[in-house]
Amino acid sequence: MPFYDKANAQNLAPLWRVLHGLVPDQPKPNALPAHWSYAAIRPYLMEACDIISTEEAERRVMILENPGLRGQSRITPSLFAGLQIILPGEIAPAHRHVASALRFIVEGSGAYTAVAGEKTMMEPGDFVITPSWTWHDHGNPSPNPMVWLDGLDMHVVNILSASFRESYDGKEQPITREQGASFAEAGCNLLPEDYKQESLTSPLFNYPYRISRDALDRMSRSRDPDRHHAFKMLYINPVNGGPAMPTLTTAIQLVPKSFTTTPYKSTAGTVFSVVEGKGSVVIGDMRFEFEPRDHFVVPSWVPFTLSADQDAVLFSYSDRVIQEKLDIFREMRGNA
Ligand code: GTQ
Repeated sequence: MPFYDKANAQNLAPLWRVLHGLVPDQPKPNALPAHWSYAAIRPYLMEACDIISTEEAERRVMILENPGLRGQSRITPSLFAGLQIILPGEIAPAHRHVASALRFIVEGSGAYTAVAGEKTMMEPGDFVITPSWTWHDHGNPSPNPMVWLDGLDMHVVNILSASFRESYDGKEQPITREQGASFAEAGCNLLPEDYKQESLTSPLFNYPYRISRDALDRMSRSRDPDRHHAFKMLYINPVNGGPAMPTLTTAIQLVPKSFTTTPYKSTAGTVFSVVEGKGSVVIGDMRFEFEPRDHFVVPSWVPFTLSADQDAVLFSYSDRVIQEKLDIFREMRGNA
């Protein structure tokens, strides 16, 4: 038998045939730049509502699949993104999982998510966290459909074979804390004297848009824009000053009218959700126009620039915080 066949039968493979794919000269993501126009995909969210109820689906989500990674439920190799739609009167039943989730509210208002015994109402632009292993259910008592972007780290959890999940015994978990309790404890630059940090995830599980929008506005009037990001702020955990989530870096940024950012690339592939304004993004050799509620993805190590025709506000998330913890994050500011 030839060497390679004999070795193969022993579950042995030669490194020299795969080395440069395993250890490339620079990141070679299979992910492609991509853009989802909300006007184009909203009809599919509505049609999904005719096909299946939230209860039957458990979560009625249309996954934003990267065109370079079809069939894998990935927007980048490490990140999940989906648009979840919940109709008036529906409840997405309580469950919990090791994967952490973020919600970024895209359309509608007056639906809630309940996390670890506390409800929070959600408005467009709010950034809401479901920490690892916390019970969560979502409900929509409002008269309109509600849509939000789900960002999850389950692909990272899965590659580490560390995933568990559980359904709650009943549709909804009991509410044990008043609405706003977490914000009062951790969102006012105050902490209870005997506060004990229980996880690395921020105890603040709703970062309301009206607050972040106001902060961006004031920031833009009190300092010069960064050439690569204009005015960009990271969501932080007020208990330790670290990232709001231990596995996902989350940010909100304002690109003022007529501003074009200087090319930037990093090893953290990033998902963007447009809140306000119009403009365009050039990602590698592709260019997309964007407007509110659109989504786009910038893969690892692909340079991109943002241009705003009107003041643009963008939410984004990436796996940067994981890479920083592993000491492997790299960025390049400029045209290189
Ligand atoms: O809302 O709990 O998009 O568990 C994917 C998995 C949403 C959720 C998703 C989930 C959820």
